Amino acid sequence: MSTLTAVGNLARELDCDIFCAVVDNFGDIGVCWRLARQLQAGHGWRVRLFVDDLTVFHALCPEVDASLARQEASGVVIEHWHEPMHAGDTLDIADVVIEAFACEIPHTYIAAMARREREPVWINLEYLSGEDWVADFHMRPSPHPRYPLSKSFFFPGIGAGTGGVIKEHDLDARRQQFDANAWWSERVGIERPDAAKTVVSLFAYENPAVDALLAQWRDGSSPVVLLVPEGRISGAIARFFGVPKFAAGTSAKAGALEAHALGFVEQPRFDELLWAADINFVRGEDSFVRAQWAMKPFVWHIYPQADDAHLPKLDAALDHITQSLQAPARDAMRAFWHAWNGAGTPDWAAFWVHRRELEARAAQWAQELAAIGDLAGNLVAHVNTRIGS
Ligand code: TRH
Repeated sequence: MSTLTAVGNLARELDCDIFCAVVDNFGDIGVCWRLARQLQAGHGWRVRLFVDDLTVFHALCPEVDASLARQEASGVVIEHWHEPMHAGDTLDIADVVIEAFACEIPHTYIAAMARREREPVWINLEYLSGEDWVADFHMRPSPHPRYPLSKSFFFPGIGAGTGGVIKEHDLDARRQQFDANAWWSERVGIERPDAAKTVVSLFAYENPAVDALLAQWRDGSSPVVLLVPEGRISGAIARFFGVPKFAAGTSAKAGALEAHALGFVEQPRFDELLWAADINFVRGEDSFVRAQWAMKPFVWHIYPQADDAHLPKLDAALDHITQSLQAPARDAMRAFWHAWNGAGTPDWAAFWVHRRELEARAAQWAQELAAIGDLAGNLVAHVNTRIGS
């Protein structure tokens, strides 16, 4: 879908530059890459993505060649932002400039933005938070101290009045068409487990609570099939089963628990893991959002911040997601998420006894979340009001 916007007296597709510095993990580029593709494919923008770490990007998009200075993938131009002052081979300023997560865009680029005949729309894309203050700060302008430029703070969120979260237009259709049987044989190499088994996907940081949980699954009365994408928690899984490593292709069994390690897949295929499982353990920002769109119960391992700044965000998300649950289910979910994030020991049985209620709420919550509008759509609407379509 292409949206033409009136720029001056010309109707044309908008150019957009996104700057992304990878702090750690996959979330920074994960969010930027998803947004870039959606602005391009869903809104017809011409998008250029500056990324400082192409090796991490390659994991999400194997088509990306980490040795190239400039390339194109999925219709998006990708520039290796190889040093902080680099702003592409030619200093070409886009209509819309997005600096992701307060990364510092090159001074030469900012100076050229100020010289541009028509002021670009400058957006600082913030990290996602479910906290209430986000709606008050969303889209607040901040004038540049030296240049005649103003930057707006775009706050993704899960509450009304925020920028929302990314959702592709075809996501629900892809989920509904998902062929679970084919997925199990291709990705796991076994038949899809029957309904008596609970399928758990586990994407998490190192987590001291994992041993207790693995032991509960092993000793539990109903079978659990655990799917673990290779990553930061794999070492703990290997130690639990007494194997040297839990790399893709490894399977292990103990009591009622069987576990399978999966390779890291390109980003558009990550959702399939969430659709295949009955409950998803996710982390960070992007997988947290995807779990909500999967409409399954999930547990969030939030990205830990200094001084426990992440804990109010965890509680704010719980407030939204548990709203309208009955008190016993709400309390159990809150206790389980807290335990998974360092406060207490997780009690799987006390949590999963509410499975049916949690499933119903997950589907309902996805509808509520969709009602605040998707992030790319909200961003495009804002830009159009600024540029005047
Ligand atoms: O990797 P993360 O821990 O990223 C974090 C968060 O974004 C955090 O907010 C940020 O501050 C920190 O990085 C620097 O978790 P997240 O956000 O879920 O990103 C993981 C990405 O990896 C997501 O886009 C899904 C993707 N992924 C795949 O593409 N294939 C896979 O097989 C797996 C397991 C994940």
